[in-house]
Amino acid sequence: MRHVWEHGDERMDRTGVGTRSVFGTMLRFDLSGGRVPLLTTKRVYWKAAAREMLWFLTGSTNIRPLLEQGVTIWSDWPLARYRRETGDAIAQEDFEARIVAEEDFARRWGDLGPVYGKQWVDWPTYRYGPDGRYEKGPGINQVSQVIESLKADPGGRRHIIEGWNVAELDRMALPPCHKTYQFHVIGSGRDARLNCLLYQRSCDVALGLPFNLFGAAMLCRMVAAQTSMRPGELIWAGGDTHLYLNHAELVRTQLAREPAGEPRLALVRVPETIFDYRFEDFAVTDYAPQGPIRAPVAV
Ligand code: THF
Repeated sequence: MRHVWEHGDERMDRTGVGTRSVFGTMLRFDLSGGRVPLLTTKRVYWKAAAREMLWFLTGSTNIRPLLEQGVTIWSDWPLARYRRETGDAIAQEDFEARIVAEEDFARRWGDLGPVYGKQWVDWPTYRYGPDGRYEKGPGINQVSQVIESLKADPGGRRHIIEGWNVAELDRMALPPCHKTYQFHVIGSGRDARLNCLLYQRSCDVALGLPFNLFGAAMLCRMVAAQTSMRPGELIWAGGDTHLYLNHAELVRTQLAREPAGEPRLALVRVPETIFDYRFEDFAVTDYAPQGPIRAPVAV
């Protein structure tokens, strides 16, 4: 955060807010012993990040299941579209309440398009059918495939979950930021450790990054558990790594604080498949962060 704030290139961005940006960054975290990258210099709502990661795995791209669990981090984009297309200046709380209460309204206005969940577990395919016509084929579950490929070929270099479906970007409310997850195994047998590298093309350091790191650690832990490996290292690589100019107060406050403590993440159960995890299966301990710091999200 300090590096981006002090050395970032100041520029205008898509949202019109403006950022300071560094291109090409890397962070490495040891996930052994339950260690988890969870910031202590502000309170991170890891429960929202956990529910978001589990929502991706369900394949859902509608904000309704998130709102039913009280998670509002994805509301801004559907809300902006609703206001733009209807001219109705509805309040965010009222919009969210309608998504939860009305199924038709949720279907019409709550969907983000074919974002993460869709691409992860149901990447679309096309083929020539028996009559020679080009048609939709069966979807690909990349998450299942990665788990199978890790078991069958741990030394492989193709263990990838990809969100960047070029053909569908224009239908997404937002093209994926944390777009590529690659897994890598070191050692073998009982000593096998699973590493995960996340490449994120665009990173909101103040708001998104704490969520994305926790989510990636969770995914790595679930994949490790499902393949009977120990968690290794999480490597995070950023493309455009930025701080929004209207986050100056958060940056000042957070940089004045000292990191303290070593939170741990426990997975209390190994379910049948990676799609059977429930929120209750995750426990964070030793987390005594400093206070939350509010900041506006750029839409
Ligand atoms: N767009 C921008 N500008 N920043 C992002 O972080 C971001 N995301 C997702 C998609 N587009 C993005 C949405 N994820 C918060 C956290 C994650 C988000 C969006 C918003 C947020 O406002 N967090 C606050 C409040 C948390 C809460 O209310 O529970 C925080 O203090 O952490 C990054 O993937």
